[in-house]
Amino acid sequence: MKLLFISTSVGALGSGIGGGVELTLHNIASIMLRRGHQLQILSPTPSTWTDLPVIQIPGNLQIIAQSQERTDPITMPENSVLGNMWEYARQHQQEYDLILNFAYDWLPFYLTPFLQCPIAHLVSMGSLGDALDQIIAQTSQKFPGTIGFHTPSQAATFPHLTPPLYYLSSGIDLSLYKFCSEPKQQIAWLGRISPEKGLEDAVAVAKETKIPLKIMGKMQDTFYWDDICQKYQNAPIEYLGFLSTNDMQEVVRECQALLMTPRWVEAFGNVALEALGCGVPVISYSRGGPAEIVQDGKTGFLVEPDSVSGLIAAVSRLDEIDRYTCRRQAETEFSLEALGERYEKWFSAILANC
Ligand code: HBI
Repeated sequence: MKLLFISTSVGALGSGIGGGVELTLHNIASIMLRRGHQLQILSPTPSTWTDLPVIQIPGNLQIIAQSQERTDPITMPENSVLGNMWEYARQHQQEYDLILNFAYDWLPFYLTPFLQCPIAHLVSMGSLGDALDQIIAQTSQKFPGTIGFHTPSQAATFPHLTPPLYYLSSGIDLSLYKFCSEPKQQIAWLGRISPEKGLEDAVAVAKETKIPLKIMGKMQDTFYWDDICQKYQNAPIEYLGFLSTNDMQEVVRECQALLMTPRWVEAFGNVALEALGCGVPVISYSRGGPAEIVQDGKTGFLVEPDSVSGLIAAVSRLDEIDRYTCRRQAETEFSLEALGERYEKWFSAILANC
């Protein structure tokens, strides 16, 4: 197939602003190329990726959807990069069999009937706003089978969807993650530094248990970060920045566990796969994607949402977990090959309906 991937509109590929979508897009693109498909990726400038075919589109970024209220109207900046990416797609659509949209924005869904080329939409977060809920529901009704989610619990946050819905889970390139059987006395936290990720709870665990917390991810909300540092002055925490996959896994693999503290329904939680790939157990609030990934008591622990004491209790039980079982779950359930298989099935089903 000749595929056009249109990236998230809130940041260039490689910036980290796109969070899990960047890793997801990279992994799907890599495995589809490996399986012999042709592919181009549209990204806002200045994409720093060099290993994949990226066409850089100029223009102003969208506001991140998490920062808006449910009833906020849709906003478009002047010279919108989202609009520019879709103008490119409209002009070049004859060159492709299928377009895959990664942007969590109203426009791509609204434009679906205006293009001749089939469009698949990967919805990358849970429900955040009424206007997007409505256009996603409408698109699922007009174009059945073209809406994909990571998990059923994520899809369940959206009202009035018309089946069939596709659940694509996620996947990682396991060759990038090195197993470690003997961790140091430290715990990891990975993700965009932003309120919906609940970092303060992981810091509270570090303060209470005195186990050093290694924090990695894009510094998205500095006010939020400063608040945490003020509130937990002498917690043993260290912020290492937004690292490359290799540098990140060098740190994570030596941790006793990854803490996941989502305040919202995390659509998936790629970081859980990255930890499991290194043999690192995942301790997560039992909500959203991570609750569908972690095998409670076997590859980590699922904790009552927002319960810091529950996280601390789980940390004390880590010696019950066999780290190799964590690695094996990543190998069997979350390999790139399995991911490619799921996307190919989805795309073929869409093309069969055209
Ligand atoms: N917000 N408006 C908007 N559009 C996106 O594509 C978007 C977003 N917020 C976050 C985001 N994408 C990704 O970081 C998550 O889907 C992972």
